[in-house]
This record gives sequence, C-alpha cells and structure tokens, in this order.
Amino acid sequence: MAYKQISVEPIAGSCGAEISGVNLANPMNRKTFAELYEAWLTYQVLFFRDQKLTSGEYLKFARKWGAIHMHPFVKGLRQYPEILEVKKTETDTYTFGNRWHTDQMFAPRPAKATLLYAKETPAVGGDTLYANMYDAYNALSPGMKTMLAPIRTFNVGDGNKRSAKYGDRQNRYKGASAKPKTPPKGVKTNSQHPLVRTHPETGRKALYIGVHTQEFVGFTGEEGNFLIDMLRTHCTKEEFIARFDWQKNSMAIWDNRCLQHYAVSDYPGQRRRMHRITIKGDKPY
Ligand SMILES: O=C(O)CCC(=O)C(=O)O
Ligand SMILES: [Fe+2]
Repeated sequence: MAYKQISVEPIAGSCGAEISGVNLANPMNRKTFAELYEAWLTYQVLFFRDQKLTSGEYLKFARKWGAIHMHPFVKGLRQYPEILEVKKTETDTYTFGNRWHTDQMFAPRPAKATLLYAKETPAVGGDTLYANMYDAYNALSPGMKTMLAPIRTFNVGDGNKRSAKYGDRQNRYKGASAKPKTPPKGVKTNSQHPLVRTHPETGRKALYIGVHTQEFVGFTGEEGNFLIDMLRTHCTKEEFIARFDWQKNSMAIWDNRCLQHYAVSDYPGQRRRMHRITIKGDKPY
C-alpha cells in the first residue's frame, strides 16, 4: 500500500515499522487514522518517536483503537485508572513483562492491542522484543500444522505453575507500579483458547501461546509440557523477531493477536518508566 498521510519505515524483516509525519497529540483526520490502522495490521507493531502527549491526549488517542481493557491485577494511575505505570526503579529487581507472552491471554477476551509510552528510559538497555506469530505458524511443517490445529490451551493469569518452574513467581507485579490489586468479582483470570488462532481482521492464522499457557486441554502434563516448550522455543527464533530501542517520548502500539513480546531486563540500577494502555479484544477463534 502507498501511504499518503504518514511515512512508514519497517524496522525488521519480521514485523514492526516506525511511523513519522504524525503528531499524536493533535486530533487526527479519518484518512490518517485509516492509514495508521492499515500499517498496524500489516506490520503488527508501530513505533513513534518524540511524541509529547498529556495523559488525557494519550488516552484519547488510545480510544481510537477500541474500548479500554482494565488490568485485573494492577491498579492504574489515580487520575487515569485506564493508564498503568510499568516502572522499574534503581533498586527493583523484577522486570515486568520479562517473559515471552501476549497480553492478558488468561482473559476470556484477551487484549486486542497494547500501547506503551516511554516516560523515562535507561541510558542504554530496556529494549522490547516482538515475535511475529503469523511467521511462527507458517514456518511449521504441514504435519505439525495438522497436529496442532484442534488443540486448545489452558491459560492462567496469576500464580501459575509454569512461571514458578521458570522462577519468576515472586514479586510478580512489583515492577508495575507496585500497586497490585485483587481482581474484581466476576473477572475471570484463566481461560481456554485455540492454539492456532485466526486473526479477526486479517483472516491470517497465528500461533497463540505465551507464558500464561499452562496446559494443552486433554493432554497429559508430560505431553503438554513437551509441546509447550517446543513451541515456545520455535516461536522465538531470531527470524521472527524485531527489537525496539526506546527513547523518552517513544510510543508503541502492538497487536496481541499475532505477536508475542518480551521486555529485556538488562539495565540493573537504572530507571525505566512506561505508561501502558490496553485495548479490549474479542474471544479468540
Ligand atoms: O516494558 C515493556 O517493554 C513491556 C512490558 C509488557 O510486557 C507490557 O507492558 O505488556
Ligand atoms: Fe506485556
């Protein structure tokens, strides 16, 4: 597609594009947003640099992508409960999002999109990695695709066994504003989903798996663990990955339906502070 309103520069062969020529604090005309949306479906994650928005303007831009999804375990900002602060201080040891995952996969209707806006960044380090789950699916053999097609996964939000196995159970939300909350009554934090999901907007198939995935329904633990480990290794091959180097006032918006992401924990003793908004999604199929 030829973009007329914005400039689109891919950052890797797999996914991700940097957008310029747009100020997100300004009201946006329909044509510009249509191009942004088209680029987003194509590249799966968009990056913007040097954006200066108030929290109100940020929230307004986020709402263009859909209704806001509220995090069941972490409180938002006092004035803007829709905005969650992902913060790591000089003394924090836990890095929020430091596992390959897709956001809110444990929810019956997981988040469609996540916006992240950099308020403070370390001098070096603290990048975010993205892995393209269309490519991960397409790289499988016909035999493996057939075998995986009917599988349903069981995904858990908190206190999950596999996280404990990988040693990241403690202080699970410490790096995210240190304001954990108990999920509101009636909010489900574990869910079954198809392992191979069809993107509702592109119609393309993607692997849908992440750190929240605990078991394959109807498989023994041993079988499930074996396949989950194999697929998690497969999904994060270098060929599927893009890496974004944040600066203050960078913004990203990614599609959780066809990507996994990973916050790199390589800046001990430095601060990093991000404002995150998640957008409601549909039931995966
Ligand atoms: O801080 C980051 O780079 C990403 C953290 C994360 O996983 C998220 O906000 O969903
Ligand atoms: Fe995340």
